Amino acid sequence: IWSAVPAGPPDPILGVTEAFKADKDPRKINLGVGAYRDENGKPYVLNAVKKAEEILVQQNPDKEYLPITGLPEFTQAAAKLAYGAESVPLNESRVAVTQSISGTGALRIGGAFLGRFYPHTKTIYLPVPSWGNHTPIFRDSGLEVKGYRYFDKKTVGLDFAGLKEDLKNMPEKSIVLLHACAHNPTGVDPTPEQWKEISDIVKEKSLFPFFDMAYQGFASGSTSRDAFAVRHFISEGHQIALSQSFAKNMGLYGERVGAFSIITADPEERARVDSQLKIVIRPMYSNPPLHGARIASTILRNDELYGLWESEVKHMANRIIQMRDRLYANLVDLKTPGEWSHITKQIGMFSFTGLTQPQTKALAEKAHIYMTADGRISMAGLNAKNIDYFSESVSKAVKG
Ligand code: PLP
Ligand code: TYF
Repeated sequence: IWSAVPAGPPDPILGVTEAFKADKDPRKINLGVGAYRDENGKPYVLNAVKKAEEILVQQNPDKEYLPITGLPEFTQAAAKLAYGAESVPLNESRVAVTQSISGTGALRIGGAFLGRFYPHTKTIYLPVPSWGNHTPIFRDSGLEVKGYRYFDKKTVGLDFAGLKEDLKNMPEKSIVLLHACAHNPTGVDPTPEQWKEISDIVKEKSLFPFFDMAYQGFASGSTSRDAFAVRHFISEGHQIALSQSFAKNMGLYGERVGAFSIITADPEERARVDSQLKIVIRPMYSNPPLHGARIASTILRNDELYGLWESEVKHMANRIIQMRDRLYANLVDLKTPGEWSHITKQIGMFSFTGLTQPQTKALAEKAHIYMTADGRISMAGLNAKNIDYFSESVSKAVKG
């Protein structure tokens, strides 16, 4: 029956982990997938998560199905985290929100909802480059995917002139995907001033902004600072869609905790949108998983755990920032040809190093260092024990 099914290519990011696992060298380093590692290179379960789980064991809750749109305490707390306690649409009950299978599921629900109901177009514009899964998610949701300029290879920074020109040249009312903070894969974010200009163009052209917020808190260590773009757009009156993930900022990767929300005009419209979100979700997976949402909700609604969580997010963000400083200083000390200041300027989980494909290949083959072919490294894979070896290997690879 399946003789005509062609073999597909592996996921380019998760494929890096496979290559890493097969390597037996003790010096090997995996900088492929964006998952946090502690000072010892180990996966990290947050203490706030462990304490929330202890509370849940005490409460001994049942395992009944959740409603289609998830745990209400969780979705309300997630929306408050993104939009802020003072958010006008939130306080006017104009935000339709549903729990989702992490950020990926939120994007997929959003894509399907827009594909079905957005009245003006079926095209979504993504930054070039963007997270590799964005294109298949939106294509499989029934949207057509196009790109807008974002990254400038020459400066290893934002192509702000190109970005503005492309936004201005889009058909009016186009859907545009924006990374709320800690752009993946580049680590390059607009400044607050640049976000204000982007918001103005989005308004002029009546574009529909769909924010992907997979790293709230992870970029700067502050959840409110990282929500700047989302909250600025809201204060400017934009009706946005938003995908949230708790994979990175709570370290809940495999628990699949996320939320999708959309700002509507009034509570009556919100109720209609809510009813259609349910109709989008029901045939996909009926209702979402319980445990991760209970953990996140317990943390977000308990002052003590919230404080602990904030300090742990800050710790993770700061450790990554320290690694950026160390890597930059090492590359300069080693007189590595080229300009490396982008490493400390970039934000969040990743650095787009500017290493070429032959260099990344040489690093894998000769130094047992694994990263994606585009030269992206997950900064969290670096620590005090491997940073010097990594810096020396990069320096050698660049010198050729
Ligand atoms: N969006 C971006 C930009 C990401 O980097 C990721 C991956 O972490 C996601 C969304 C969704 O990830 P998850 O489905 O694990 O929440
Ligand atoms: O970009 C990354 O590394 C993260 C993790 O199919 C990830 O976003 C990578 C690939 C994938 C799902 C998550």
